[in-house]
Amino acid sequence: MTRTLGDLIPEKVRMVIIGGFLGAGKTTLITRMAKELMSSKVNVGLIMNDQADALVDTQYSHALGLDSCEVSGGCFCCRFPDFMKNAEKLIDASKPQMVIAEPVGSCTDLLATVVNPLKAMYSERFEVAPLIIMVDAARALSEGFDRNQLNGYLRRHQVCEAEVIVLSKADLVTPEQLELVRSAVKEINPAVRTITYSSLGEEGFQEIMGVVNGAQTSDRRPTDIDYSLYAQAEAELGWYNSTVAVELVPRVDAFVLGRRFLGALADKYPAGDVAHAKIMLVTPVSAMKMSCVQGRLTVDMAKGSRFAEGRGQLTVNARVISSPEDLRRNARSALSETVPGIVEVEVEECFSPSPPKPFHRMKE
Ligand SMILES: Nc1nc2c(ncn2[C@@H]2O[C@H](COP(=O)(O)OP(=O)(O)OP(=O)(O)O)[C@@H](O)[C@H]2O)c(=O)[nH]1
Ligand SMILES: [Mg+2]
Repeated sequence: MTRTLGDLIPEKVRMVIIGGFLGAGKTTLITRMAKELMSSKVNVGLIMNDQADALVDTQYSHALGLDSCEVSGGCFCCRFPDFMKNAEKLIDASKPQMVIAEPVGSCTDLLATVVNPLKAMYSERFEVAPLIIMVDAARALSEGFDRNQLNGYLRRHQVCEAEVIVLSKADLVTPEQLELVRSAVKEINPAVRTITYSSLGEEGFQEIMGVVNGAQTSDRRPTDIDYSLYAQAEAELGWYNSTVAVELVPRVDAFVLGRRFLGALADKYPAGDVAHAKIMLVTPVSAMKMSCVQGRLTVDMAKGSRFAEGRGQLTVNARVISSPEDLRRNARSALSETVPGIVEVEVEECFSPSPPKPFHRMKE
């Protein structure tokens, strides 16, 4: 007899989906929320997602001691059965009251391909929170949501289908600039609720937690999308993931290593073309994530100090407007020029995402 999750847990699990473009701040927010929820005794599981293997985000959440798993090799919509398998595994293993899922940053049409299938086929197991989309206020200010530019089209559709928009990185723009971004968002999606947020302070955090933890569920109908433009926008990006074994003796300053590597890679491209390049350096004494978004470098420490020592792993995930061949060459040369103690490249994948082919697409 098939066992249903309803037999195992008395109540529905709340599924929270937090999308938004590459580098908008999804992982930073999700891990902060998970820590806050766990400290108030709400058990949470995370599902990360990528087009390839070897994910910085999964390693970062593990280094923070959070319960997470990943769907790799394609987005939640194209790998919906994998997404559900992972959700069930998490629920079986640790009985979370909530699962928070982070789709790939170049993914959109989530209402039709993830939210509606969940509501139609798994309503006795899950309640689905309103779809939250993060918008990087600094990127929105400089790049807008131009539907004639491919990535602009993608980011525009993400805004268009959102039920709640988190305007992230409010600390990087002035209040006047933030209002310009809010107006641009409202022009695309007039009814949407917007929440101003910065990961550096308290602004907006409790309001977001209210949505995540509240009783409101997703009730929006999907919006139209041109899959050919969506596919072209994704294909404009080169996708590079690698994991490199390193032997760091004597110890190295991880901030300097990260700055040199990401700087050398980002130098090869116009700043706006680096959608998000990030690394995770894990050694027995430390775990550090470093990101480069639009040429801006930021560090997120997960464990230990800035000094890394001993046998470790450096994981690189770069999404850049570039041909995969150029990106692979540039990433390899940045690695060999800037990273000491390389023992071997354990994993390397580089490609342009293929056209999205959702497993389900439900317009109602
Ligand atoms: N200044 C500032 N930086 C932020 C904020 N939120 C996130 N960041 C930084 O932005 C970088 C990218 O954040 P992530 O959380 O990795 O972004 P993401 O949306 O998960 O990126 P992908 O998974 O690649 O799509 C990190 O270094 C964060 O520290 C914010 O509110 N203010
Ligand atoms: Mg992320």
